[in-house]
Amino acid sequence: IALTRELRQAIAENQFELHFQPKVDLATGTLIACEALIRWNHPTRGLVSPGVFIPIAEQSQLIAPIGEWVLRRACQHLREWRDAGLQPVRVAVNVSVVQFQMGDFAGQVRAVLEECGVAPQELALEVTESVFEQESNVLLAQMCELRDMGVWLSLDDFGTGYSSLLYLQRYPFDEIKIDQGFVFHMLDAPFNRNIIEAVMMLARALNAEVIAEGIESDEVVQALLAIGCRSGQGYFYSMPLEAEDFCWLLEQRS
Ligand code: G
Ligand code: G
Ligand code: MN
Ligand code: NA
Repeated sequence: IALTRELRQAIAENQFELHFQPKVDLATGTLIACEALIRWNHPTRGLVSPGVFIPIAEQSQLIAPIGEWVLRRACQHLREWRDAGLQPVRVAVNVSVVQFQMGDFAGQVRAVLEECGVAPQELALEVTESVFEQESNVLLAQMCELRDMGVWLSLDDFGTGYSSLLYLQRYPFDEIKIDQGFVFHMLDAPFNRNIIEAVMMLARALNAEVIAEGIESDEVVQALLAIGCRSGQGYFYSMPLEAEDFCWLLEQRS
């Protein structure tokens, strides 16, 4: 279809950019990390959502060059911020399972970090529970290799997918991101709040941290703090920002 051809062109003509959404300490509102989110500035369609083109890229193998572009660009930004005298926060990059299946993804990450002069500890990778769908020792080995390097591993959209307790225990996640659906409706129904509390207990058992996404009000912040959830992300704090605007947040904290 047309979008596939246009995606190829987008890669060649560099029509993508990264936006950055803050992750904050809920008790203080302090910036603690961020998530990089790809944006496609289409010459005629305008901004195309990754929700639309990432699935197409996954089906057409184009996720390989796009995923590598995202990884490199995120690391370049980290390097640029450091060179500008700022103290950057850890940047999380979303990774599609397809990228793990296409080859030596851990090796690619290592090479890009070296090329950009960025420490593994400055990078986080967010993957969804779809990593568990096909039991694969190759995939698990790559995740362990990344974790051993010092890259932070985050389980995205938790609660919507295919986790089993056994997989959760086997895979080396540093962090669980509670899906925004539970967070949006936290105050409407006790169910959602109870689920979030249960996830926090689960995370404790797994020795992983918890972050809530999709926070849109101070009421939700207070409810999260009341059950001991200390990190979050969402429009209440900030939309995803252009690099220049995010840089301004870094300047404020330096
Ligand atoms: O930023 P936004 O809410 O429009 O993102 C929509 C979806 O696209 C989210 O599920 C998000 O995880 C995904 N996404 C955004 N950027 C990337 C990226 O660089 N790589 C991958 N694989 N997914 C991304
Ligand atoms: O699937 P993933 O968690 O990577 O997707 C993140 C997406 O969620 C981004 O596209 C971002 O724009 C969106 N997002 C971030 N915070 C909020 C929020 O508070 N409310 C809503 N509706 N979407 C959000
Ligand atoms: Mn994410
Ligand atoms: Na998510």
